[in-house]
Amino acid sequence: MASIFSKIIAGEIPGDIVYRDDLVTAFRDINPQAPTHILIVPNKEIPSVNDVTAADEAVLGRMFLAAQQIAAQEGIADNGYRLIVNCGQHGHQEVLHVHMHLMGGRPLGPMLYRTSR
Ligand code: DGP
Repeated sequence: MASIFSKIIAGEIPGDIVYRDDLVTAFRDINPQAPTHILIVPNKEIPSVNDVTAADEAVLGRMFLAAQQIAAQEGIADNGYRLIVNCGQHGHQEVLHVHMHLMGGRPLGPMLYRTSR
């Protein structure tokens, strides 16, 4: 079954798409955690980073180039931003379709809250 992100990419369900090319699509997160919170997603459905292969190198590189371009588009490039890729249960990955979170627009604080190691 197609992932929710594949359905957004295919236009089957609505998404606020901010960028699209032959390898990746980016749209605003439905539950933003920062003034800018965008998901950059391979057009090809790869469930998680554990499933990536050498054949995916081009799409993975494109995700970073798209992040750079979208950050400039959003006006957050100079102040900086954060890119996050969650994987699996401990990584708290909720959608099984590889995606990069692009977050910015305010100081984001330390990467992880220091609870316990
Ligand atoms: P992760 O925990 O890394 O798998 O993040 C999944 C993100 O996907 C989460 O921040 C919320 C977002 N999300 C889930 N469903 C939808 C949706 O239908 N549309 C959009 N735009 N974002 C979604």
